[in-house]
Amino acid sequence: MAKLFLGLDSSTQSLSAVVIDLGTSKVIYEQSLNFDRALPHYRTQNGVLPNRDPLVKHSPPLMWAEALDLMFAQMKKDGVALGEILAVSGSGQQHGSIYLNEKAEAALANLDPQKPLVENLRGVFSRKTSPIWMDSSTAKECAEIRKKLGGIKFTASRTGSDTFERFTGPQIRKFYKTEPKAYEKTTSIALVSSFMASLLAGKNAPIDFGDGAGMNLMDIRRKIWNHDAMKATAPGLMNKLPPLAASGQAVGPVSSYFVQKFGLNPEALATVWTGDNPASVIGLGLVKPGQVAISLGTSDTFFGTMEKCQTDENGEGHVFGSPAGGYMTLICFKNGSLAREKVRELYGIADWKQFGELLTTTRPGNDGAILLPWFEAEIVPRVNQPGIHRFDLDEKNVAANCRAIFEAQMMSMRLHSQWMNVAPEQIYATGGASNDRALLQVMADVMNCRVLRIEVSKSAALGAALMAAHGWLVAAGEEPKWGELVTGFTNPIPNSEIRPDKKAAKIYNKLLEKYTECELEALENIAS
Ligand code: XUL
Repeated sequence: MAKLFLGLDSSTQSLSAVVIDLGTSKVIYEQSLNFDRALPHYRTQNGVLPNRDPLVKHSPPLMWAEALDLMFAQMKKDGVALGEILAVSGSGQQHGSIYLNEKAEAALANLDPQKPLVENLRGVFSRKTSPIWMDSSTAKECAEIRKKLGGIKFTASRTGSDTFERFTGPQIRKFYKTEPKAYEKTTSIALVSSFMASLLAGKNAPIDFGDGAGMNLMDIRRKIWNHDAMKATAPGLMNKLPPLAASGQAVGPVSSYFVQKFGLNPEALATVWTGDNPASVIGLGLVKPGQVAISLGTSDTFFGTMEKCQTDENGEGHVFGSPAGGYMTLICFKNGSLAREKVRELYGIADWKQFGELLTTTRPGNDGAILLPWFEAEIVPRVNQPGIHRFDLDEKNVAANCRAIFEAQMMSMRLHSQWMNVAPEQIYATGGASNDRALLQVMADVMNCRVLRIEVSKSAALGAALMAAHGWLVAAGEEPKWGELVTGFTNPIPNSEIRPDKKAAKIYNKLLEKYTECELEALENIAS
């Protein structure tokens, strides 16, 4: 018998849906809806409202609600067996916040299927727009909160991360400072994830330990709201935050709005949502401690899982709760494909194939040549002044520069993930550049670990569907195992394994010392 679960992902630019059948371990439906194209009347660009201040990035929360109506209508039209779906979960772009007033609770409880969601939600917002993760207008508030919490190290060890402009706490503080009356009228603050879950449940849904950790407000170890952080952020915050809960946990049956309008089963469970990165960790199959995935995209991202909470003293990496229990890390390196492309352009290299071929004409370790590829201001390590730095590297040697950039990117990842204290057994590589075997060989050698390719489309929505399945089984009194649940959905690409070369791995162990010194020297030069 089919066992259907729905996962939704409300991201910056689109809402995606994935339906899985747990009976056959197959994805049976995938759909995406682009906000700019499907909902042009909100006038967003790539999901974001234009603003004169380039640091301010807001989106309209009503757009996300309207997208949910559209997505269900589309699924119905496409013949998805909505009546057979047993549970729904989801994920949202992290950090974005929605501000609701005293009318919200009744509106959610009485969603009228004769009207669209947008009309049902008229007048429930105490702030019309939502600051999202791309917003970087809260540097002052970050400094204020960090100071009250005792500096970078303590802020990170208490909340999982140093204060960051996009994180919800600094955003709430800015709202309180600039619009105190509207802040006072706010009865509850939701994240994108908990807002969407609230619509489905027809009541205020909890925030989960994954997305809650992206707020600088949650005690990362105890998984409860942190009083000092709330006090440092804004007055009366405790009364405005929903409870915290595990993602996938049942909130209740889905609101009758979705039953009457789209034919959902009245017994289908609405569950707690999480952030897109925690959901992706599940969608990539990282459900056991010590598992690592590296996504080679516009930015490169390092995902890891750990059983015990370790935080980064330097405040560069983030720790979130993992939907599979325990913790996950997210370390984001801005100069990923962006920087690799710059090198390609710089040397007029036709395509990635040629780039890979050139790289293989050089030796692992590049005879000690180092390139620090900070074409853009870098997140890890923190670099405010873009620039590239070469050490013992001839600028004219094309092949050596091709190798140098990727070796540096991988050594930086190894160096800046050491605080996790995790020695991975294998690394899953994903993202556009993971097609390139030459690059993956460098990855395997620098990390001294085998690398397997994995390509999951819509990893966040898939992770969410798996969370729905897990939550439903728990609610049914079972004890589902994450490892068994993800099998079949998150398998690596057959024959994609690359093993580290022992000799090369030794070279990189040594070169890492030099790389570390070069990085320090470059950072000192920038600072002086
Ligand atoms: C994570 C972050 C982004 C958003 C994207 O900290 O800001 O990855 O979650 O949706």
